[in-house]
Amino acid sequence: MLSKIMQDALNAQVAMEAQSSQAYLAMASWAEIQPGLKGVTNFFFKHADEERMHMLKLIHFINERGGFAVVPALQQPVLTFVSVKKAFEELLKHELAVSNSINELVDIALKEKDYATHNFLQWYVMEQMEEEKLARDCNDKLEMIGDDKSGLYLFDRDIMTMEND
Ligand code: OFO
Repeated sequence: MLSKIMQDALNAQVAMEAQSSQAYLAMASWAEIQPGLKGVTNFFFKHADEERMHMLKLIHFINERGGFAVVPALQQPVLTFVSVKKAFEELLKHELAVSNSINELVDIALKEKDYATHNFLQWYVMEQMEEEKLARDCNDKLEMIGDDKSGLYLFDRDIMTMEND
């Protein structure tokens, strides 16, 4: 059985994953109307789906442990970006915030002596490591590319085969 503290903290994470999904969906929609960004567009759509999956995983866990998962209200995400680079900078910032939030959850689980939740959260710890790395790799590449259009063309092509799951 989840403690009230643990349940509230997990529900806050449900909201954060939902908001992440919404933020990446907005990036995808923006990318889709830019010329020549098919790879980037697919990447953001796929990433938005993943965040929804992270949210669903939490919802099932909370409910299966005798709690009640609360479906959150969503805020309007940022809709437009001055460049692909800016969008990916936002993505990295967002992922770092998610990692902090997961770390705090792990801390709460230990304080509550909730080892089942602690164990469950390890999947998110690993997932965040991968997502941070992916976001950093994209940012590093875009930094190198700068304003070079042919570099961006190659980035868009390469991102189709980059790990994003
Ligand atoms: Fe990319 O954040 Fe979910 O966990």
